Amino acid sequence: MEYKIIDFQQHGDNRGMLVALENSKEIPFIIRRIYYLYNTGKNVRRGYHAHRKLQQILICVSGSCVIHLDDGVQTAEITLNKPYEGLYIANNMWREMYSFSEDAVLLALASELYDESDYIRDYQEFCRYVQEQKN
Ligand code: T46
Repeated sequence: MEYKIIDFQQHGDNRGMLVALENSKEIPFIIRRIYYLYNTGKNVRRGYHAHRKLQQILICVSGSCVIHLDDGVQTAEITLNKPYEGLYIANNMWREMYSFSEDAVLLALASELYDESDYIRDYQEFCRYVQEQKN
């Protein structure tokens, strides 16, 4: 499956901690957009889509949440709970996000501007699409 956990370098001293992220260094694409999710309800599950082109890095900068990934063949559940850890997600990957803690802030670094036509929001369509890509 095309995802990976990236451990970012932490710059810490007696004042606290800092993580710095730069294009083409820690982030394997040019960042064209940043957004973040917060105040997500306790029992909410969101996402339910894949992207044709978009690559992303998700960082739970506060609290915790779980990311469900599905590439049409395999699935994975990844808990994000460290502000120095990023989850890289390639394109063509179905994702759902759940188990948000009350204080969760999920930051997303995205390779593309917002484009609704890049979304596949139907799971059966996603399975057909990834199969077509392989043929
Ligand atoms: C993803 C997961 C992790 C915008 O207007 N601009 C934006 O850049 C985004 C991301 C969303 N929106 C609007 C579109 C919807 O009316 O914000 C509303 C909520 O978006 P959505 O339902 O897509 O949110 P999630 O949590 O299901 O998914 C989001 C991202 O869309 C998606 O790319 O990978 O977070």
